[in-house]
Amino acid sequence: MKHLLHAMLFMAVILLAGCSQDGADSGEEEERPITLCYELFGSQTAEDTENEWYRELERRTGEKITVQRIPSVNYVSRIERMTTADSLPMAVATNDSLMSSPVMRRAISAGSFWKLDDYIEDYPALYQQIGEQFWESVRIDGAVYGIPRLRIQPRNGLYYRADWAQRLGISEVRTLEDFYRMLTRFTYEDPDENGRDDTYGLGFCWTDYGNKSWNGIATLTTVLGGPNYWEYRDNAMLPDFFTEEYLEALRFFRRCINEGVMSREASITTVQQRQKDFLEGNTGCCFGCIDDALGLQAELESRIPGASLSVMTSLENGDKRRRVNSDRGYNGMLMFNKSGEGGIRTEEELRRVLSFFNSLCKQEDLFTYGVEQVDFVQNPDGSKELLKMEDGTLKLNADMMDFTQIFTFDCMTGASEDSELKRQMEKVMEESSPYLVFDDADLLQSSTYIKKKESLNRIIQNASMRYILGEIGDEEFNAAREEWLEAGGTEVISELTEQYELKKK
Ligand SMILES: [Ca+2]
Repeated sequence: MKHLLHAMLFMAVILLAGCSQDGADSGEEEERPITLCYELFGSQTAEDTENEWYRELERRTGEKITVQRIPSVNYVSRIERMTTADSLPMAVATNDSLMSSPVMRRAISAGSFWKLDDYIEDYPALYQQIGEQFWESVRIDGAVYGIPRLRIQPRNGLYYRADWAQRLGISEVRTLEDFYRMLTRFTYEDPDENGRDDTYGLGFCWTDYGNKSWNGIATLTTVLGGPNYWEYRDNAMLPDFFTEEYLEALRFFRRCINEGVMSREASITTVQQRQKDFLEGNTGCCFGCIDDALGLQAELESRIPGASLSVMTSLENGDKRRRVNSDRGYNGMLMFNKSGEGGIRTEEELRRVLSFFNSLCKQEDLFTYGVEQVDFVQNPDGSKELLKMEDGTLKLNADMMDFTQIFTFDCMTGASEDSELKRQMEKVMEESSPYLVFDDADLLQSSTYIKKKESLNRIIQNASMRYILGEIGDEEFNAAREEWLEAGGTEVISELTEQYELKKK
């Protein structure tokens, strides 16, 4: 029965699409392709749009789509410029940085994006796929301004070279001390067996304070018992860097530098360089989003035969309860532009675009396996095998070109084979879920922070890095805390505290 229903709905979609293409009873506006824009992380060229996967997507949804992909390095600034210039396409994927950008906030207040409250429940597949909890949590000033881009919650952790660990006979990494020992052995015991002293245990990089997942300070602070960024404690909001656990995390990285387990150049290493070092086998471990490991493993295997990865989200900390730095479960939203030439002009057009996303919910196989003979082949036993390209990456990921930045099924970004790593990740995710620690300031807005974010973050980021490098000690770090308070931090704390208490009621 369910299949029959699906088939009927599918027919209806095709018939409707047929009607609008005839143009018999619809205006010119309905003929416009659906235009989308999102962040491109992969190395594909942003212009390359024509491929079998996209054609199949258009065939199944009955819509023409035009996609604009913007490389991740300048995504935020480009979208901000396009917003100001009224040159956004119909649908735009925003991330957390954009959601807290003053430019976007102003555009939202000025009514540049469609409110979806009166529409979303008319699209049952989409409504259910996202789930009530997330529709509620994406509200801004009480309204839903987009479709949340779902992500896994136990996301912030680390990945390391499982083949190196195995080669060195490291079977268990449970405590922080075990972890440190593994990094030391990755550094000094020639894990790649090339006879040269050419590896570091840990790859680290410079990122702004608040960019939780990348350099591990946030992850480790939480593991050690500190907050996930902000915690409501003793009747006030407390930022992580005011806790002893934060300093303890910094001291861990300082020890790594002092003992040669991590490069001193960490303070000037970019995220891209850190990734390159890892993929070239120069480093054995990085903190980051564990769901990135799947894509990294494919790329690593193609460069270094036999290389494999493992992931972790937490480490034991004495006899204290385990703690996992949790993601809120989504990163920004897919928003619908109202302004300029490219914007969605009418309610009918908005409904058409929402129908497109609703119909994507029924295309899970296209996102998981792609097009037969192009992205996968069917084995005689009925199982599906994803095809790989020469460099070892999955053809499906190359074809989708990060389309999962707009829409994804299992909250992991990108498709992946049913591999040992994927099974391990699923196990880690399941085991982590009872121990998730959330950010108490999540979704709260401090107007002072929005205004002074960069200068405030810079104070803490600089002090943290100098502390790791051993250039300053506890006393100077305390001075940086005071500087932060005076530069606007005091207002940030009181604004967030007020909002938190209001929300709690
Ligand atoms: Ca070596």
